[in-house]
Amino acid sequence: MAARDVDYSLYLVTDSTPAILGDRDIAWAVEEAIKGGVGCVQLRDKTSDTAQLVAIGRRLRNVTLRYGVPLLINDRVDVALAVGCEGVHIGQDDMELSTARHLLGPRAIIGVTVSTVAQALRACEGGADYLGIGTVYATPTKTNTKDIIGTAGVRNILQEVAHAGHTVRTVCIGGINESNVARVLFQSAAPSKSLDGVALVSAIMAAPDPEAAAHKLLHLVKRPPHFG
Ligand code: TZP
Ligand code: MG
Repeated sequence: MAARDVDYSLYLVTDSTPAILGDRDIAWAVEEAIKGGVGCVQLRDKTSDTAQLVAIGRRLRNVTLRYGVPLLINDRVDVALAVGCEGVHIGQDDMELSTARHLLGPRAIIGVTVSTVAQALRACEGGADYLGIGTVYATPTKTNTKDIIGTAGVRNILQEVAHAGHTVRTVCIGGINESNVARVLFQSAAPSKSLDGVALVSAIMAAPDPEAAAHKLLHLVKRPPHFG
């Protein structure tokens, strides 16, 4: 799948910890979420070793391939290569974007976490396919975030990215759920650039019924209630 064809409306970031997934199977949760409308999946796992990550990645790859949904690996270019998936998502402390692009090639999908305008412009200039903008709201899922930027911070980044002429795709992340997703999209939109979607962990991975949760969230993303 070409990077420009990805549907970022509802972007699932996985979490295999018992607090989120319970004793359920990650591949089951991902498949249910895709059935509910998730259009992009990122394997994010900070605890498994490399061999386990590759094994989980291959299991998820079997699912995502069947549905034509791209699979990206958080942090680990080597795991993405081993799994043979579409790409990676890298943070500011991970491998340089240019190095990741060199290793993965021009067709890979590479997303970058950004919290500031400077980081966003740098990622765009370096050829990122999409930006993961955040952290929007504080969240128990990622407690070490120092950059809580709110919807005003997201809007400011979108504004400056558009002003610089970049057509990069964008999602935001952090504390987004059914009760705030429509407001997040509305408040984040700059006059000349809106988000392509939202990335979520717990609102889908911790839901008793991930398919139903994804379905409801997608509806809210596609048809947000009117504000103002
Ligand atoms: N990056 C910034 S916040 C976050 C990541 C990976 C976790 C978001 O988790 P949730 O459960 O959607 O708030
Ligand atoms: Mg990282």
